[in-house]
Amino acid sequence: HAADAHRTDLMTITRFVLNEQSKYPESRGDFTILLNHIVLGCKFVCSSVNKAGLAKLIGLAGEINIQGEEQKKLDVLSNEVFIKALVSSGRTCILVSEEDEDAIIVEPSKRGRYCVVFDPLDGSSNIDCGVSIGTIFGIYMVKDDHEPTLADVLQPGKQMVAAGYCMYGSSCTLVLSTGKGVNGFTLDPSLGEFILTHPDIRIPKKGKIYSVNEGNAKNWDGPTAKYVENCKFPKDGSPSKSLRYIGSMVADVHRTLLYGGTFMYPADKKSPSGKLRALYEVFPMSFLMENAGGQAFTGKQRALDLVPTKIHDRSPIFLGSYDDIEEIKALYAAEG
Ligand code: AHM
Ligand code: MG
Repeated sequence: HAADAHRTDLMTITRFVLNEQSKYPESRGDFTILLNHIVLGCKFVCSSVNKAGLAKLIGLAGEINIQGEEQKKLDVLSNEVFIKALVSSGRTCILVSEEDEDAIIVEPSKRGRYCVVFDPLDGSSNIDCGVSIGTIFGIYMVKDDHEPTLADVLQPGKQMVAAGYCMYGSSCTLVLSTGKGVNGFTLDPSLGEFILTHPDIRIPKKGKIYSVNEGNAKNWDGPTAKYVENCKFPKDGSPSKSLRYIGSMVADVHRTLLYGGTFMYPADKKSPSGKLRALYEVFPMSFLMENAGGQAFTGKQRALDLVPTKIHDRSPIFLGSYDDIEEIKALYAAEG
C-alpha cells in the first residue's frame, strides 16, 4: 500500500546522497560525510533560531563584523558551529565564511579535499521579527594534494561540485544540488532527520512574480528599470506581475524556485556591484537555479562564469525562470 510505504520507507538526506554517490565508483563516501556535518550545523541553527525568543539569544553581541554591521548573537553562534562542524569532518581544507574576513585554512592533520564557502546566517536583519532566514553554502573540490591556497576558492561558480541552502522558516527546509537536479528535504523534528519532500524541483519556465528592493529604483540602470516597468505595465497585453520581497535571500530564492519568476539584486549607481556576495550568495543560488532549469545572469554574463578576485567580492544578480531571465538578458543586450 503506497501510503504505508510512504510512512515506513523514509528517504533521509544521507540515504539519498549515498544512493547518488554510489553511481560513481571512485566515490569514497567523503562527500556524504561532509554533507552530514553541514546538516548538523543546519540542525543546530534551526533549533537556535526556534529558541531565539526564549533563550535571550537575540540582540546585539557587541561585535562588528567585517562588513561593518553589528553582529547578532545568532550570527556568531551559527558561524562557530559551522566552522567547528566543517573542520571536524576531516574532509575540508579551506573555509570561507561571510562572517570572517580571511579564509580559514584547515590544519594539515584535519584536511580533506573539499572547500566550503558559506553564509552561516543570511538575512539576519530579519531575526528579531521572526521572518525566515537561512544558511547558504557552496562546495568546491581541490584536484590534487597540493597545499591549499586562495586560488582554490577563487573559482567560477560553475566549478562547484554542490551547493544548497537551509531555510529556517515555518519548517526547516534544506535544498541541495550536486549538479544533477535539485532536491528539497524537510526536517522532521521528531526524528531529527531531513526527509526528501521535494524531489527533482523544476522552476516554472515563466513566472508571475518579480522580487527586488524597489526602494533603490532611483539608482537603477536602464535595463533594470525597464524590466520592472514591464512587470507592472506589460506591453504585450499579458497580466501584470506580482511583487514579493521578503528581504531574506534564502526565502526569496526559495519562493522563486518553487513558484517561478525573478529575484534580483541589481547594480545601482550607489553600489555598482550590487550587494550580494559572489562566492557564498550568488554562486550557490545560481547553481541551484540552473540545475532546476532556470537561469542566473549578472547583467553582463552568466553568473556561474564570473571569476571572483577576492573572497568577499559582490556581484549584481538576476535569477529565476528561464523565459523571464531571457527577457532581462535581451534588455541588457539591447543597451549594448
Ligand atoms: P546579509 O548577508 O547582511 O544578511 O545581507 C544579505 C541580505 C539578503 O538576504 C537579502 O536578499 C538582501 O540582503 C536584502 O537587502 P536589502 O535590505 O538591501 O534589500
Ligand atoms: Mg549574507
